[in-house]
Amino acid sequence: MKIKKYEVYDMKEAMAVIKKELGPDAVILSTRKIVKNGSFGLFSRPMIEVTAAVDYSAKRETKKTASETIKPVEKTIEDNADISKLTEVINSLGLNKFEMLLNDMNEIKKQISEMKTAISENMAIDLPKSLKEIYNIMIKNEVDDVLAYKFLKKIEGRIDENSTSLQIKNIAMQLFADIIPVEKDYFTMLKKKVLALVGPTGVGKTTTIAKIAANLALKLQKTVALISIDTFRIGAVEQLKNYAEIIDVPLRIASSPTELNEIILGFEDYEYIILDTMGRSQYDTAQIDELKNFISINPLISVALVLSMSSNHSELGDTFNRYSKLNPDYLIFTKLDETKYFGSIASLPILKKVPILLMTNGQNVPEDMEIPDGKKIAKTIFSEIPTLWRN
Ligand SMILES: Nc1nc2c(ncn2[C@@H]2O[C@H](COP(=O)(O)OP(=O)(O)O)[C@@H](O)[C@H]2O)c(=O)[nH]1
Ligand SMILES: [Mg+2]
Repeated sequence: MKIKKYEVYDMKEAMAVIKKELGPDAVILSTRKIVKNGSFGLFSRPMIEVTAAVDYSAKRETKKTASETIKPVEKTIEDNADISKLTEVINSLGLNKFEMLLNDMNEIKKQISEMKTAISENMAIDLPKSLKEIYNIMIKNEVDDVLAYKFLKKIEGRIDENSTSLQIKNIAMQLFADIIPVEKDYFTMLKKKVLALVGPTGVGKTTTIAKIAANLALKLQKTVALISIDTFRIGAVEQLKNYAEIIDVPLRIASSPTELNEIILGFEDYEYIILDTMGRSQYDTAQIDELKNFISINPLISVALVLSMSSNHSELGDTFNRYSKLNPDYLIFTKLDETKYFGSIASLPILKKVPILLMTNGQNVPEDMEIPDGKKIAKTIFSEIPTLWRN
């Protein structure tokens, strides 16, 4: 048995190094938040301490390939005889029950998914053959099944039986493009307003703000000011500070709603004001409530909810619902470069009746950003072979 502690910036990093060092059989025993001082103690960045364990008694040969950047902070505990003791501890903590619960949950999830597939297949049964084929393509590209069915049912009457299947598909694609709500003219829409980007941690809010600001200030010669809401005083504003310096736009930090309002008033000469927000986790409802206090302080603030296409697409609706308290005016989809299925980019805006403001498809600032085009989105969704997003 080997137990190690790691200090990392996020769980992704933790998983990578644990897998590398302890092998694929390692399990995470605990995680806790810690704050470490950076160089010269000037900046602090929140980190997590992850404790992981692996049982080597069966596989002693796992290679030790210690990463240079993350050093184990505690001595390795090697103890082959003590597995039964550990099992005892796990049982006393009720962790075995937790595992049983997880198994039950996974089983329920599987059954729901099977039921959904069955319903979804039956749903398309009354569509004519040509539309059923289109239905299957849309589902393959992860368009919401009820939406796809209702849409095709609605256009059924407009399909000429004598058309070829390609013609039918093209008509369906055009009609679908028309119902995707997009905000084509976002530069004009946001002039003399404040655009606040909200959404789960890591979706790309700060990077997207840098892209927008750079496009406005450097390409279009507009005056832009940035504000960051530091709700939790975690001081993680360096990233935006760096961008603000490079783009040469002012940045102010607001730590209370009244301070935010004062900063907005102070920036009244600027054509565009963009607001960055940050938080601990999307599941933290207190954080969303606190954000609401900030956002409702000034009627000029419009809200764009940022959703990442690299996350589990079936959870995007839940994320939207969690943030619906903030009444998002727009949606921004990020990380298009990390998926091949773009159905959610259409389903969510159509079902929630919220237009897409922007899409981003890479880490390069400012170029990896594009203004949404319903036709282009529909084309990807009607593509028989899901492929990467094309610029
Ligand atoms: N592949 C990809 N990565 C992105 C994109 N937008 C942002 N990122 C990356 O996602 C990570 C988190 O971005 P960040 O802006 O800090 O997210 P925030 O927590 O929402 O502010 C960074 O590594 C970004 O470079 C994108 O469109 N594509
Ligand atoms: Mg950020």
